[in-house]
Amino acid sequence: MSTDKRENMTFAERKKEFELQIQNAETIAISGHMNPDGDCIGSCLGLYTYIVEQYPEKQVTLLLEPVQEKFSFLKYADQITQKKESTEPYDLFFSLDCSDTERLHEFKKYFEEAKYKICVDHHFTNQGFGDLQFIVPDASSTCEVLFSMFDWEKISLACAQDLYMGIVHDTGVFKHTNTTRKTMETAGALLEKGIHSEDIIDRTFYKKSYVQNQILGRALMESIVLLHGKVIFSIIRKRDFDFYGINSSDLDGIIDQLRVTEGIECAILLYEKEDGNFKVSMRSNDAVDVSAIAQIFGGGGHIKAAGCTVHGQPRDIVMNITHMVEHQLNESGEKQESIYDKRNS
Ligand SMILES: [Mn+2]
Repeated sequence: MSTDKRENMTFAERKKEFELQIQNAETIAISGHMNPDGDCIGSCLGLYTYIVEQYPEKQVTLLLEPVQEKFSFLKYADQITQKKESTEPYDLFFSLDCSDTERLHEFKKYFEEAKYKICVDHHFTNQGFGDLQFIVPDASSTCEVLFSMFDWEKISLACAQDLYMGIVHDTGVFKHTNTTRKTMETAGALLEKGIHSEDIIDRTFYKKSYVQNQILGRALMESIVLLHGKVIFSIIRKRDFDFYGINSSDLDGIIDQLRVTEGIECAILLYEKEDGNFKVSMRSNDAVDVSAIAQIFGGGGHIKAAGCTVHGQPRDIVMNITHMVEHQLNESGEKQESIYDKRNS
């Protein structure tokens, strides 16, 4: 089939092709990106469940980096492997939630040698790859795209649970701006399958270990407010990591809790790395562009969430950033004043 013809295929035609390719394949691999997140895990497990429940005779391999313990309750999570059993190329290979083949990392070579390749994704940077593509930049998540490819009556409870989990994670529990009417309708349809929404959200999104809660509490307790309550910062030292036996992934959520403090425009979290440098995470609410600040220190990110690594004394780092925040706030204040003046004149 020529590329041109494929590009002209309607969604219904591509869906038919997706079903045909599964029927014709004996060996199928499903894979997602390195450091798999909730959407990546949910989409890989959801598609795996969808296929093996319909075609138990097929050899389906779930190629994914090991996932965090909190995802292990999901059906077939124990089937995740990093090994390819045979030297034969797969008949069919699914790349899920990857904006390009590099994201498949160690599994890229198996993708490239596969006889037929299907790409399912929602990243707007995805240029398109594979023999058949389902790339929907408007979709909240790869799980939302998969839902539109599946037949409703063939979605089991376990499959619904996977897809719902992925949507929850990529939308920050239906909070990010990628949450659309379609997202909510998809989630609503999945609820009808009988999933326990609260359980999935708590277990995979909000739940923390005891030490994770301890370090969160400590970071909040030791936080300091600057610039008339507009900036808040906290710091976690190398000795704290050692004392609690934690690593940087245990700090998830601290910066967000600092950010939602009333009156705060910018939250800053510093943690000391092995080499003595400081990793700086920043979050803003509306008026401050933290990516501009991060860029000055050689980092990057988005307007409301950015980070960088800085060498120096924590006090100097925080003072520097606070001055930049103050400068930005003064500038935006002047802009607002000038608009106000014009309106009055
Ligand atoms: Mn995703």
